[in-house]
Amino acid sequence: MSPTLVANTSKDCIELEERYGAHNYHPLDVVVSRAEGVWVWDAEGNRYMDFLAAYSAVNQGHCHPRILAALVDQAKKVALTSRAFRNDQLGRFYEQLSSLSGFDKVLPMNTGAEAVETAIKAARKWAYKVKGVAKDQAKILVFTNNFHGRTTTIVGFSSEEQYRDGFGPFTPGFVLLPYDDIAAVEAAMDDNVAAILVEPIQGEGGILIPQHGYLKRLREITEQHNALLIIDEIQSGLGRTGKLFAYQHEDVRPDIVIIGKALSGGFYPVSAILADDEVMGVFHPGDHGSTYGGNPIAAAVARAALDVIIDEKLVERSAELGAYFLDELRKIPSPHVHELRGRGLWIGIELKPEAGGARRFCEALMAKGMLCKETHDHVIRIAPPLTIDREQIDWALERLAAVLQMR
Ligand code: IF1
Repeated sequence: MSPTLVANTSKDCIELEERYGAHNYHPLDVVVSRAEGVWVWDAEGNRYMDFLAAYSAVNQGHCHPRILAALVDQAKKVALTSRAFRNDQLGRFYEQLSSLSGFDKVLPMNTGAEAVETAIKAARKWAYKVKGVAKDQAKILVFTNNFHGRTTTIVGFSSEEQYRDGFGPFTPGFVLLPYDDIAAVEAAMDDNVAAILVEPIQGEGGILIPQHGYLKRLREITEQHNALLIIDEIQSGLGRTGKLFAYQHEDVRPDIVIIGKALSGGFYPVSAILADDEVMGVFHPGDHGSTYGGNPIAAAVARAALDVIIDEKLVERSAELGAYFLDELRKIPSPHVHELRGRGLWIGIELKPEAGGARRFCEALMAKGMLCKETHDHVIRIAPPLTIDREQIDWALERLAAVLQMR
């Protein structure tokens, strides 16, 4: 086989991927070659509206010109210094994120999973150095259907067999409890619990929204037991649910917030944890780090990405348009829908088991120019860029109505 195949058509691109790439994904066969706002185009020029938004990494819309300009400008000046030296972008990024979130300190990483690992390290070190847990006894409580990333430590506490299968042995120190079950948490609390790690809404779990008051109770319980509350806002944060952070729906303040994805608007992997001094103070030089974490491009891109969220009122848009979207969806008579769940522009359409799985609905939507990705076999997930407008939502509702009523 010669490597001379010219990847121009979608078919060529797919063939190359299949031949030379690891087969760790089963994507819809749409080959995106250009994107702008809510739209993407394939290699043949067919246009689709994007209802995944790269799993909420492009909340600001594809190729946002303001974030693009920040990326290009910074790339021309200095891309990477490593943290062995300082750079002139990092401090301003910290300041902006701290004042926006109300947390004292920021620790930047790249991918979401790395930020989750960072939060785990922070919580454990806090447990030993501040709380006084005996060496290697710290526990972190986690929940069924969680999704926090793909590292060996993180998949080790997944409840999804496929994510774990073949990857052990795993890191000890995690206790898996049922989600949205306060009694289970109360029963599991003891002096060795360093932290509870929770998604405010479970995305991969199927847009599962816990009972109102769940996070508040977790906050109270962690306070009673001197443990940390860590909230993973990697997918739910930065506007997706109609608040800057999903925990604000319950008016709680966690000890550690984990963010990623939309922190760069899709241009670059940028993640971070946010915490106050008592927790972040456990890190000393040499304790933790990353070659690319906090690099000048990441910092410049993230600042622009945050500016866009605020200046374009994407949080408010998400709340308003999400409520409209959900209301209109409820009006569609469908024999297939079991339940609709949503917060902001994050909606799960759970189908009845006899509907034949969400994948065929996603394929039918794709044929109509709408890109959605199923989760957990029976849930169609709706998560467009937050820049979507009402007219575009109406366009999507027409297509959803047709597909949800098909046989
Ligand atoms: C994939 C899911 C979404 C996340 C939360 C941490 C991470 C994620 C709450 C890790 C990442 C991604 C990963 C991506 C698919 C996607 C996903 F279906 F797998 F669960 F969005 F729903 N915490 N979620 O949602 O962040 O290290 O990937 O930057 O293909 O694995 P990452």
